[in-house]
Amino acid sequence: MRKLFFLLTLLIPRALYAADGSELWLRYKPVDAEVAQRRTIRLQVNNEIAQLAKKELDSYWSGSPVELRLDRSVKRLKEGYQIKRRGSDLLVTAAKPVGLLYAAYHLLRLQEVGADVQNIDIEEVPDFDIRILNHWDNLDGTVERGYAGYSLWKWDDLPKKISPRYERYARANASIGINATVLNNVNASPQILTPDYLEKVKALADVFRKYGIRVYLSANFSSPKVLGGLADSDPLRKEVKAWWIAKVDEIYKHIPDFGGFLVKANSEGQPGPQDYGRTHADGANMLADALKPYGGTVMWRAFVYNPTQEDRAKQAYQEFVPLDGKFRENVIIQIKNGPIDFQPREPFTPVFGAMDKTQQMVEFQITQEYLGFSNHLVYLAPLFKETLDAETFSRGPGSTVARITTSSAGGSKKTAISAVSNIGEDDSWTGHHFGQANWYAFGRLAWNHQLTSEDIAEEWICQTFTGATAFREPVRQMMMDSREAVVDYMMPLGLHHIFAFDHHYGPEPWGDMEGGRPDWMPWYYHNADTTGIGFNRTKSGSNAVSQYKEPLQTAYGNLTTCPENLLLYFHHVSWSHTMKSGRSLWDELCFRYDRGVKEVREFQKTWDRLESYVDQQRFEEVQSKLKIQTRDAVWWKDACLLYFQIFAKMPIPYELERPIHELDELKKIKLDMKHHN
Ligand code: BDP
Repeated sequence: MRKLFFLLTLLIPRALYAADGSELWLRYKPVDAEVAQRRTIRLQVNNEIAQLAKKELDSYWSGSPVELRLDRSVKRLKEGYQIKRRGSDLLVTAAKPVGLLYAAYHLLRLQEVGADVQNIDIEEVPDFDIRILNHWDNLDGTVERGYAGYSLWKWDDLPKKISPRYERYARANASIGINATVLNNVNASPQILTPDYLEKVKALADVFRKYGIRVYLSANFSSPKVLGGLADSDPLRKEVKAWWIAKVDEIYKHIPDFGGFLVKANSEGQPGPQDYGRTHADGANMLADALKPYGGTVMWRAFVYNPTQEDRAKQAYQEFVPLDGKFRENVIIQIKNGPIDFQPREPFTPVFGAMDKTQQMVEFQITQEYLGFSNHLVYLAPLFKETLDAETFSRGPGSTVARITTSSAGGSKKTAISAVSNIGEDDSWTGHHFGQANWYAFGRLAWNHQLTSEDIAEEWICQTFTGATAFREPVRQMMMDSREAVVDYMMPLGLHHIFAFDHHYGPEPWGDMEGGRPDWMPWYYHNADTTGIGFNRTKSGSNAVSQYKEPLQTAYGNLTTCPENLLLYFHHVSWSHTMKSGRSLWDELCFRYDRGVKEVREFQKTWDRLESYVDQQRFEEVQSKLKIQTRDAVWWKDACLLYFQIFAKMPIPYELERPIHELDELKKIKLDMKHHN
């Protein structure tokens, strides 16, 4: 029967396999009756999540018989599992029902990538306890920095109407080990905490629970004032504390396994404890106290900066490090990977490793706000790993960001990792088919940060497209090259934040706005002038280098030892400075921009050659996005080089492609972002 099916598939023209990407990496084929009979899936426990594990294997697992066993005494497994061969069977053991579900997806993944499970003997324990997506979804259905259509959450239809998409979302997350989600934007509307909305949130939590996913909410710090009618939201005021205690109580009545709050406070105009002369710790602790009886967690963001004279890169450290040791044990400080924002490349944020007595977690951005939206193919695992593997030297060698955030500090019982989602209601979920790989990679790294970017890409390709070597290898290579390519054509050598104002899509190194905040203006970051370019963060400049531990401080602070890929982040460098290549800085900049463009042209060739391996729709959609990416890369290159040339006053090396745009023309481009969302 299977053979026949296989033969038939060879005869069916490829176009008939309409695939729109909606299945993500979950393209398992149902097993036929004959196989199902041959291999039983045994499970003794009567638990909803465990039953789901059995159901997934019953439907899709074509290997040997499996016994699913729950052994709550093997606590070291946490949400993980063991899979072992026992005679002709596979024996799966987990301490928690969700561990069985994760094991089921592990087996299915092995099946899809064609791995041999004959002698399987594995034990998997997740690196982080809370593996959480942050949705920046607004209650009106829009998504801040979302490029895959409107929000998945249909607030107007909830709680009565439950979209089938909710369960598919939960399943996709569970298949990669994600166990938590923040439903709403960090720029939070207080409305989310009203009784009406809590009913809606409960409806979602009820769907997600059977996939082991807990719901969290972004809380607006002014909620007591706005919703409760209190005079203010001062965290030290009795009435304010009482309001939160009652609110938390109400939430847990609806959602007994509610995870907790994510809070953006005193940042970019959001309210917070500083409005009342209180500290971040005062604010976070008040919420933590309210959540504590229920085991809830506060994720308090360190993304704070004000339009002062101080270098923006230094501000999170300045505000948070003095508060080390002052946070409750159920507070985790959520820190963006870079000190500025989610740029194509930044050093890691020095707050990591500078607060020994405080639990810390990373916030990554999967949605490509600063990386070409859902138009550019950029595989983010290398970017995520660059931060996780970054050596902070805070507790001697080996104190990587991963090590710091996977260890508990300040009495915390939970470790966590988060990322801002790129998911919307588009059929493909993520707008670009390759955007799915970034969701996938985040989940896999949150489970095991030591997986390599290559291996994750391979797994994803095999499951999402095909495992054929002739397809898998070039696509993996393209993915692996894509992050450096985007750095090259947008912001090489440590340049950062030279995006067009507000929408962050195209280049605007000339960007300026009368009366606008300097720390939102590109010139603030690139500082190009006739002497050179770059942000001086050394001792003679803002001295942001001093926030890094030795030997990093010296390495970054010294022009000759600073890694070239961060050079203009830490130094203002003369145009004629000799780079490692022997070229002048100006020439090197030109070469990097040019190299970025060339890379993307290679991606086009790679993809076009692989047409016969991909279904028509996804082939064409990716092909068309690669065209946009190439045009954008040329746009970036021309805009930046023509603009910086005004200061450098040197020719673009003659062996390189010449600009095809006029600078004045490029300056006139104004994007209507409605078409880009
Ligand atoms: C910036 C985004 C803005 C977010 C902010 C944040 O442009 O939309 O609200 O980060 O993370 O990068 O709070």
